[in-house]
Amino acid sequence: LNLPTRKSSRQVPMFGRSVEFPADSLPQKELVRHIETTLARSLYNCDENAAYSGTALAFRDRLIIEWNKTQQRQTFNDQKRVYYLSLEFLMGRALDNAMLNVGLKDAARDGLKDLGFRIEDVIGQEHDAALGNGGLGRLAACLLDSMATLNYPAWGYGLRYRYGIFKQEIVNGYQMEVPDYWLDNNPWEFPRHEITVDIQFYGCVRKYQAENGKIMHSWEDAEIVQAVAYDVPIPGYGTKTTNNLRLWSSKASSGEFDFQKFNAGDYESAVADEQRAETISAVLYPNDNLERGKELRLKQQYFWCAASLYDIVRRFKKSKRAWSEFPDQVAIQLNDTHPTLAIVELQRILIDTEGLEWDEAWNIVTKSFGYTNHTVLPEALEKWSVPLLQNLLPRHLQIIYDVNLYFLQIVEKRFPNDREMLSRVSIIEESHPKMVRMAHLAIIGSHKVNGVAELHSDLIKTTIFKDFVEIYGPDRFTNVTNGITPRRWLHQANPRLSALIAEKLGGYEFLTDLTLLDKLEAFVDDKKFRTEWAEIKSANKLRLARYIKETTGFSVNPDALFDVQVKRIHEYKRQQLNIFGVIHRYLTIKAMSAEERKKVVPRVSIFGGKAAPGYWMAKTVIHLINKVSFVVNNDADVGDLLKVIFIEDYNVSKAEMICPASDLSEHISTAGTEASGTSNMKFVLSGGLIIGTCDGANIEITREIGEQNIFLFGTLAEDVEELRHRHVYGQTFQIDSQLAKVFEAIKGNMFGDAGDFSALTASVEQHGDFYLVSDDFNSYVTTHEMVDEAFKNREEWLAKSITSVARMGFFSTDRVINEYADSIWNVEPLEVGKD
Ligand code: Z15
Repeated sequence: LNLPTRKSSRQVPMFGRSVEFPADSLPQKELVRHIETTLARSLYNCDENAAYSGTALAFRDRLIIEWNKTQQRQTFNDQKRVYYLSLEFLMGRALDNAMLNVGLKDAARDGLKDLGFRIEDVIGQEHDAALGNGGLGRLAACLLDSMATLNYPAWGYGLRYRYGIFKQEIVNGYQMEVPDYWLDNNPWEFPRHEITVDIQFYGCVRKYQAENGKIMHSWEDAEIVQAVAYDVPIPGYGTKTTNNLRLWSSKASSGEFDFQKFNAGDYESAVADEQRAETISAVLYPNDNLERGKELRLKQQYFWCAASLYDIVRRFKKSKRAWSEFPDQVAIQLNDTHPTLAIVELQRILIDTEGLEWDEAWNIVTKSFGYTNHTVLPEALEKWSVPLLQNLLPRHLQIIYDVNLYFLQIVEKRFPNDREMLSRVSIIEESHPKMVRMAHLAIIGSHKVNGVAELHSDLIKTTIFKDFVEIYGPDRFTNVTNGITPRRWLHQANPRLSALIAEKLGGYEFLTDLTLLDKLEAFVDDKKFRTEWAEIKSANKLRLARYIKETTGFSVNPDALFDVQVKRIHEYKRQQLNIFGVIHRYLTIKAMSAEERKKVVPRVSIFGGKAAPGYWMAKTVIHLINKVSFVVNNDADVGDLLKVIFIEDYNVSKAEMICPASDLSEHISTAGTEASGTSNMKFVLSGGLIIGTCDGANIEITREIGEQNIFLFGTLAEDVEELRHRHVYGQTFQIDSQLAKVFEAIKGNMFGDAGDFSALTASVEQHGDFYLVSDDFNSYVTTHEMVDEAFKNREEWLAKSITSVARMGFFSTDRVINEYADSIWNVEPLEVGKD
């Protein structure tokens, strides 16, 4: 037989004879059945993609059975549930995770091998579910994983965007955005066409007198858009619990795609109505840490809040309990202020449709909600203009005004004659136009407000929410330091390291109790263990080096120090500081004698991340990195001593490859600006060291792993304000001398037309260096020199790596979820038999 050769390693089964399967290989039998029947493909023309679909369907069958049982159990048990409202869920791939949680990955591997496929290639076929921008969305995904693993009855609620975060292409060094249409053949969602909610927009409010004489409000003449539920199963690890993520999709309500219009010959406008409705869930807004006040975004928020609230209330009403019991049955957590309208919506439902008195309703509302703040950056704090709300949600605006009135009355009683205080804490900002401050509404409507790392939680209490601490007392504010799920970020991303740890600890219990990692410290001096540890890091680096070669064409030395900064591109995260440091390194090497160069530790500086499409400065940073990459990598004189790589389209599945391959990663935000950061945890958990500022969770990572195992530098948060003030109002601005040389090189067109980068240099030299790049440059460069020295001592470095991993137990989202459950939600897990 002369069969066509394929790119994959697959062996084609022979004609006329079906493949024999081992009897115990259930997944294989099932995946073959799915390929042959569900997908209607013969095994002969089964490519990698069909193998993926077949495997996914086989595992999905098992998930959905457990999903059904879990939902029945939770309904029957009728205890308090958690509802996690997030506009973003950055899930990444599902198949590998499903295999881990269902078990049977080895059987699937064997089965796929028999069919001629490598399981890694099959897993690699899956398109990331990228319904998020960055840290906030990925945190939501990690929290779902932990809630299921810990058997909490918990639902996620989000939007089913047709387009997730855009795909990034780099063309001539510039970022280009390509739409991410991801929904074709997505086996992980179940449309629930029978679960729909009619959502209202616009219209007006009518007052009327009810039969009992009470004055009531009704919202009338509104446009209606339908919300349709799509469910995504969320399996826990080591448990049968499979929770639900419910995503809402918008479509024209059945009455809206109007037969009347249609019959009257107005077909076009009927279709246009339909498209307008579908636009609501069409696309994820691609901004991270920035709000732009667009009407469609507000529509998304209300659409999703109203549909979710309707669903939650409907479920509660089935139990026929008194309304006063609502907070004993329901905990709603707001992931940032994006779902704040849910507070207003619940109050509206309780008073307008359920007929409760204001105070009784408001008491229920505040007991049910908790609000997590994720940023202090002023440009990220949501404000909606009053005229916009008046038009889109007239009844909600009235309720917001009433909430504000009652709140300000209380404040006035406690702080008589403090008009300044009243205007500072008011929900309404008295600007032109007036604005609704969503964070204030979220605080006033919740019983607990939390920050996401200790420094951040302290900062919100002493800066942006200071007045509210005075008003409500300190108990309303708390901290829950972020974490990551060890299932994805240790076991899936770094299977060999996970296996080595399991071998030493005698099993995989650490995947559900990460604090057990501390037992690794006993093996720090174990020769064989250290060698294997180092070997795994090398293999991970080699894999990344191959990927870099395939995708960029650049060869990197896998023995060099891999120095990684991957995250959204943002001025506050200071990728510009990193690339200026790289240029400094390049200039230093160029000026060295051959003798001096022998002592240089070879480096590969790796960058990755997306810029918001409208964030011009961030795009300029990407451009500069790519230009530097081109010049440095093609400079034969520098060779392996320095390479600069920009990895295109950084996403969750790429993070799973990149994090385990770092020697050093960079978390270098201006102190006080990064609320927590979570990739820092991913890198350390995979045995990488970090260079960072005293910001966000870096501080707690240092507390846990020890100061000698981290490279900290730069200005402290408490000193930032004064420096900024001095930059603007001081006598003269003195730029750091080494940074000045970097700027000279840029201005001398070393990396192409200097005009392309003038905004970057001017931001430091002329516009007050808001992010303190110049202030921190010297200590940054000096700290990198310490990194080089430390890396020369490979044994020392290895000890730091092992010790750090051993001390990372605190940063599991399992710990995070238990803290939320105890201190905010007051929910208990629902115990499930393990069998
Ligand atoms: C976002 O990704 C974060 C905060 C935000 O306010 C928005 Cl809009 C998006 C990030 C923080 O920047 C990061 O420090 C934190 O680790 C993450 O949320 C999860 O809390």
